[in-house]
Amino acid sequence: MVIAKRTALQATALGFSAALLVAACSSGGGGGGGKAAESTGAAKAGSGTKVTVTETEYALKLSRSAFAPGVYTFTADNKGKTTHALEVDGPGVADVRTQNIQGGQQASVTVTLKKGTYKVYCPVDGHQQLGMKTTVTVS
Ligand SMILES: [Cu+2]
Repeated sequence: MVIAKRTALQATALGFSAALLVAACSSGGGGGGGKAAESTGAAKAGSGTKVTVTETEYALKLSRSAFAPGVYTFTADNKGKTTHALEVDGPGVADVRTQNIQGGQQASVTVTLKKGTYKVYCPVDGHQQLGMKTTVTVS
């Protein structure tokens, strides 16, 4: 009984360190060879298919609804009066965002989208909850 208990404990400890290893690897930039920008999924600025994201209080609207895998440049056009920003998050793209955008200004992010579902939203506090989010399905 005592032995079985120890084994279970060890297994738990092993599982925990394995999880830590996985977490360390996935946030470590894939072997250290790549630039920081690559590990987050950001691609070369301005190089992709252009998508305009119109931002207002509190909504965002994309200029395209069909996405195939590839490189996209999302330009956030802040048509509102409040400061907004734009963030893309999904497979291979970890929290790639623009700087804060004042009303009437624009800013862009370029990302490589793979097959899957991406979240596109305004990362300014509370705006996502107010409706400034959408999903993009790449297929
Ligand atoms: Cu916002």
